[in-house]
Amino acid sequence: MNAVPQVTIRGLARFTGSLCLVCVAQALPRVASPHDQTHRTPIAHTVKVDLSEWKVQLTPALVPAGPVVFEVTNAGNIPHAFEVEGGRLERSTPQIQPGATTTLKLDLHAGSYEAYCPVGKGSHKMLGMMNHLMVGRTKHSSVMSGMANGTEGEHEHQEVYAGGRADEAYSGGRAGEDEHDGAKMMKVVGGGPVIQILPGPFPFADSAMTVIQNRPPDQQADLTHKAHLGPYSNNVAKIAGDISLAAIDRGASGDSVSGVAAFTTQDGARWKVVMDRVQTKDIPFNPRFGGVIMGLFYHGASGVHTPLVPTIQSSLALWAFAHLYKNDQLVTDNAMVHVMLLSRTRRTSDWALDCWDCSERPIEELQLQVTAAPNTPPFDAPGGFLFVNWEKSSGVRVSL
Ligand SMILES: [Cu+2]
Repeated sequence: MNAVPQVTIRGLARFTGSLCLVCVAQALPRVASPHDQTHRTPIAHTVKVDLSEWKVQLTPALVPAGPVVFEVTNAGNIPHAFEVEGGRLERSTPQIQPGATTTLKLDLHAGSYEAYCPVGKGSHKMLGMMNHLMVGRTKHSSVMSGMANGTEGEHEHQEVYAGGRADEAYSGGRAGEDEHDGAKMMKVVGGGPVIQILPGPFPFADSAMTVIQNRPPDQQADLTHKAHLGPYSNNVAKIAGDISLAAIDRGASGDSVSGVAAFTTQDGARWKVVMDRVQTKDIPFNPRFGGVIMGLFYHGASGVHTPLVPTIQSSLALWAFAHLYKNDQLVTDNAMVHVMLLSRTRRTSDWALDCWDCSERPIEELQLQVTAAPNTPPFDAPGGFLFVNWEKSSGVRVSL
């Protein structure tokens, strides 16, 4: 059993020098004729790619046109992949397990390319796993003669920057790109049937189990409990109430929320939720947990946020603090609120959850979840929480 690999290794060692030359030659496309090889062979530039939750790091993020070898490492905790897209080119690696490395070899023309993680139907990209690779036009001579000296190298990069203006040429039709800048505001009004979701078993627990098993022990315990008696059940009561709010997304910080929800729960109690400030807290596997975010694809089997909710697209998600009143009496000034305007997840006959991946459904369900702050007693409500849906709601983007 051992003899074969040993012979192979010794054989390889003996020919290390010549094998390396062969490797290099094979790795390079468009190899010129042997006599001018030292001057005319394009050098494949290497870009190191680090994938993690939730970013894509490119080193360098700027290369000359020609062959590029991407050395892609998944430095994160869940599977990712790497895709390069620009012009008519769209190429990706297979899924890369945490800790693994793979390579992707491409021949790139000058321009700007999106470099992102394609996993989760765009959810990882949406969460921040997206970067830009600039490929500059270049003078053949300096790139092709191998290792240029320091001065040449600097000159080379100036050239690349100048050529990198091809950005505009490729970015046509890429909607939403400029929406990452500046503040955005959305006004939301709840409408349609109002339902209270009461504690009960989570109907997709089996599908969620694999996701739960990959979480840290404390999250596993919490999620397992919620799967059995949680806030995502089919135990639903028709109630009455209103909600309206305004949310401003200013990016990483400075978000704001103001709004009021008032409803009467199944047990006859009148609740009022006055949202007046955002909550900001990033927790593992829950990126962007806090503040206001518009346009997010997550949950379900996406590996992002709780797996006890179907995979959805949300046009608005926010986390806020609120003053909570029950029958006109203040309960707390620090109730934790999560609101989402999202893809419809429940059927209209009995309001049971009826999809696991609901991301293609129309965005019209408004969910309000109110829970007690950590280390404070649960609310005097079934399960200690309040979970109300307005089934036919709408949001309007307002320019600031
Ligand atoms: Cu990813």
